[in-house]
Amino acid sequence: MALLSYERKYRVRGGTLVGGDLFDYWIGPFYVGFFGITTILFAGIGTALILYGASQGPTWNPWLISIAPPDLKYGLGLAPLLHGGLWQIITICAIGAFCSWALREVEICRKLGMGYHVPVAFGFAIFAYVTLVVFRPFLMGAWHWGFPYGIWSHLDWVSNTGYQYLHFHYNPAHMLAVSFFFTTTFALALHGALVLSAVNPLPGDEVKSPEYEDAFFRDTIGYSIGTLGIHRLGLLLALNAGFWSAVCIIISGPVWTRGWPEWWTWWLNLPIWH
Ligand code: UQ2
Repeated sequence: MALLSYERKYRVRGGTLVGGDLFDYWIGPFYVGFFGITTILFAGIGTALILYGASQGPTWNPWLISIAPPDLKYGLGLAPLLHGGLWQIITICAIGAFCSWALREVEICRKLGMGYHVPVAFGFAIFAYVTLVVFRPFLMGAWHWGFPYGIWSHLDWVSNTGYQYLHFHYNPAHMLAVSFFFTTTFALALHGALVLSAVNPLPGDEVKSPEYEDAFFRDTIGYSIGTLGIHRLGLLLALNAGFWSAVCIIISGPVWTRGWPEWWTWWLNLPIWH
């Protein structure tokens, strides 16, 4: 309970979006709130439906359990429970749980008088997921095009979808997304290493201040982005990784139906070559 008494100062009333004081309480270390309740309900129902679907399937091997989206013939309609209907309800539960979680984060931000950066960032992840299972299937006219909920099966889906466009690495938005993912890990490696190098000196040495961190990068590359700047850069890079991932899949099908290598013929067809 020592941690809880330390945290008492931060356990302030108010900031709720829905329900006033009704759900404004904690269970142990966890803030509940209206959206804590809806998160638990959506996640609980969704998980139970996955387990039910698994019980009706051929295996209990956790790697191989899979809940598949409906057949193409069901279009954008409802499918029978064991023929994609479960997938449809589980998708609704997942979106409900993710959005509830984001709104619970918003309530906690408001309580603490903080900015909304964390829920906004999480919103990009939700956007990427919804693009895969709602926006793209909707634009292509069938829920069938969503990905199956299984560890192995979703990997097969990614591979098959990539080969459907011959070579997904030629997708320009995919190139951007991958570059942002790599740059994000590069920035976090630099930042994590730099901070640890400053605050974990050799035994007997003093912890170094941010001026040392600036000096290190000025000595190395002539430029330091600064202690606030590196976090702005990190957030920008990570949000772009998620955003361009969503773009690269939404344009595959709804915008471009042929192989991605062929898309680059616009370059060969430039009038300057003729
Ligand atoms: C920095 C700084 C930090 C950092 C890092 C840098 C004191 C503790 C990592 C260095 C980062 C730079 C120069 C930007 C690199 C650019 C890309 C696109 C990866 O200056 O300020 O604060 O953690």
